[in-house]
Amino acid sequence: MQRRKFIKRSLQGGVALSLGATIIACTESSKKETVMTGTHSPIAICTWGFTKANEVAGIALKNGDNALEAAIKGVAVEEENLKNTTVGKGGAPDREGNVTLDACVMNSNGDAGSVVCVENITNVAALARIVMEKTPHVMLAGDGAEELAYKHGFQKENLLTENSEKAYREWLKTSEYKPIINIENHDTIGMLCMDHNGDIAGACTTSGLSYKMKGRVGDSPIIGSGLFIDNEIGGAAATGMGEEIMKTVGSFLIVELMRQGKTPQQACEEAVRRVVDKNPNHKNFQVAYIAMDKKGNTGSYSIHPGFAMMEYKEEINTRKESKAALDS
Ligand code: SD4
Repeated sequence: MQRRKFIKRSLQGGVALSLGATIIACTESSKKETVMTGTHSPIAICTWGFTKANEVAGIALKNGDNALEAAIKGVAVEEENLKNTTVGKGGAPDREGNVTLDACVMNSNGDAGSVVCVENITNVAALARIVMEKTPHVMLAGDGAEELAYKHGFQKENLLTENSEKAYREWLKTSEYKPIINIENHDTIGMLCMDHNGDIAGACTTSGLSYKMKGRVGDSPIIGSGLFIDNEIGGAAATGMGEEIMKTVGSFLIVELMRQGKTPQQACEEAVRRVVDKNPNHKNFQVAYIAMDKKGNTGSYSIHPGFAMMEYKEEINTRKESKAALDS
């Protein structure tokens, strides 16, 4: 009996020591108790200069959200940003004038959820989480995804803002379809988060290419292309010309390269190199990656200069300019 008590006490002591400060936070609104048991300093990274989105994710992690919750909160900032014409509400429409969104999420257990070609719903990354957690499937498209959203309390919204409609009407005058992204002006947000427990999860959300063909789906909601997480190794996310990212299964490739021992930076460079080597046309489009490994090392790389990654580390949110294959 005595011995058992001793072991129990020692274990408790050991756990308390190894965990450092165990913080118990209780949010009034959700009445949900969040127990932060880990000692890892949280990290959030995202594509492009989305300062606020990355900060929101970083602070959520700091306050005890798990990696998935934080990533979804972070990308929601851009989904709701009407000025961002490549994500969520305010996104540019397809050639018929309909805004259709793509998104996916992946958690640290390796579960994944994805929605493609969804109309009328702003927070599609949160919807992808519903697919992951509440259905037996990984991916839902169009009306099916939209119906699921309403069942779970999402609001029906008109995603075509006045400005996006104006730009679309302007585009209609020539209807010139060039599936080439302006290399300096992408806005798709891919985000990777590491929480207090050292667990990694991520989200990726977009309205895809402006004035795309009806039904076109890019890399962003495709697990392994726009996003991939293996919690034992790390994660990666992509932005840029989805067709090229999908053909090389870019995010999965990066995680596998990290598994083989490459740093996140080396892995991003190799994944971009694959696209460049295979495609003589690579000067006409952008592909960019971000990655994080299990130790919290991060990296990013792109074809064209001008890509940047936001990084929240040690409670500081920093913009990091990426190196590029075409850096002169
Ligand atoms: C797509 N990868 O649909 C997306 C586009 C993108 O910023 O990244 N835009 O192909």
